[in-house]
Amino acid sequence: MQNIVLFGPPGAGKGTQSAFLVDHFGFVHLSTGDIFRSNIKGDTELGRLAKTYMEKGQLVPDEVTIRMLEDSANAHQGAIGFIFDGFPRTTAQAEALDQFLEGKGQSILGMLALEVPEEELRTRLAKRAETSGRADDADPKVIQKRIDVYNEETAPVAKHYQSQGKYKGVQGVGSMEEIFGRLSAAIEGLS
Ligand code: B4P
Repeated sequence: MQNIVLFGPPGAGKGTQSAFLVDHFGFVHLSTGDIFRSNIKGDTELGRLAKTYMEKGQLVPDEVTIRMLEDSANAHQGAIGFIFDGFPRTTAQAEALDQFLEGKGQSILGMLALEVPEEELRTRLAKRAETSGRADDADPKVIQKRIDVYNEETAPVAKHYQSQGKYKGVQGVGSMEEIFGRLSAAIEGLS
């Protein structure tokens, strides 16, 4: 089974590229951000809790996020492989994911990390705010907080995969098609 972590800061293009990768490779896409937003829309207990963190640009607590991710993965028993988008975002989440997959006799094949300069991230998220209706895109202070949280809490997750020889940096600036080409080549190079 091919399980891939698509990594990168907020606005790096994880969600955008996941859609292309699902079409091309047939992965099941698990985006923790999308699952939280769907719970917020449905006004569930989980959604109400997640909203209090997301609107401030903070991470939703590990315990809640890990349980939700495992439930979502378990709901796709026949998957040929998962693309994990926005998860893991902390080292504790990365360790929990390893354990969860190990319990199923599986593992992560590779982490593909989209590399995009901060100025470009701010520009992309501010532009998306014009159409997304996302409260966390609308306020430049919240965008900055998300970038800061990424640098402090999420960027260290790369080391977890580097130490396993599974990390691959991918240039995330260019046309969506060019970046898809780079990611596809990186996936085909994994074994
Ligand atoms: P996410 O939904 O993961 O939001 P994100 O980091 O902003 O990434 P997203 O996928 O939306 O953006 P993308 O790069 O595709 O998380 C939202 C919040 O949920 C987090 O802040 C946190 O509070 C919570 N959360 C989620 N997962 C969590 C976890 N594991 N633990 C704890 N909390 C968690 O795209 C951005 C924009 O760039 C798009 O508008 C796109 O059109 C544009 N774009 C893409 N590619 C481009 C290109 N090549 N050129 C120009 N623009 C491009």
